[in-house]
Amino acid sequence: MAVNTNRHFGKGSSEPSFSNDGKLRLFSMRFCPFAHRVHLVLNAKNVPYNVAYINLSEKPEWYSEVNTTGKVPALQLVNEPNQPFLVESMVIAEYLDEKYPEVKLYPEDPFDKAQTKIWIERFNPIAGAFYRLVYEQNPDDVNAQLLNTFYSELGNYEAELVKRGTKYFAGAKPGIFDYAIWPWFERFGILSSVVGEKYNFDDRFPTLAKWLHATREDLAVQKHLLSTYTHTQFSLGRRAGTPHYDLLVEES
Ligand SMILES: N[C@@H](CCC(=O)N[C@@H](CS)C(=O)NCC(=O)O)C(=O)O
Repeated sequence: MAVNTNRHFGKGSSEPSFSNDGKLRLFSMRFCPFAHRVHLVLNAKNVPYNVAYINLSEKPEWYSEVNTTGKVPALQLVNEPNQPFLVESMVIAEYLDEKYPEVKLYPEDPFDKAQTKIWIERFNPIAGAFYRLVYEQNPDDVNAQLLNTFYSELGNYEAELVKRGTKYFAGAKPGIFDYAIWPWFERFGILSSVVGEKYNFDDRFPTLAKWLHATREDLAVQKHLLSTYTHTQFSLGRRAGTPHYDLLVEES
């Protein structure tokens, strides 16, 4: 099957036929927020890459050779001896930042860099609460609790951005802080379909709302952007146990 289309490789598929063009090979899933991070880093750095999307419900047999854990993202370094694979979104991001330093995304200063990594790590409970709200059938009281966690943790990011007084977390331009958390912000609108009017992001977080609108315009983000409608469509299918990986293929 061809690479660089939105179609996902599934069980029984033969290995992707990448061309021998020396470009990095990214194994991804079109709706995965972790893989999304790597797309953003590569886009921001203008590093050309080929992509093969993986159906995570019915994985191709050959995918275990790419990543033994079966997860995406994975990045194949075609120009290194034995063409090894890297896994874990933030490990890949940091590798790319060092390998392609023309556009630097991590802060140079060791303390600033450490702080940025802490903020990215600290985002995990927000991503976790969001995931549970969207994908687990929760009674109202559990939803209310999760939404509380979600809002109170996000409040820390609102406060931090106010404190920094910059357009982006990284400064005048987006950096790894922004790109590492963006994939979830792009998807947060899905919550309207889960908790209805209780999802009132813009009212609660005016500074983050401004950041969201600015970041959405960024070129690296634009290259991989999907609408709330599309994310919601995918999440509804997945919630029903029938994720529609090729949603975009059939739409086009
Ligand atoms: N810590 C990993 C998480 C990656 C991850 O959980 N990816 C999900 C899709 S969004 C996955 O591959 N799930 C398939 C599976 O667990 O089998 C990272 O940052 O790369």
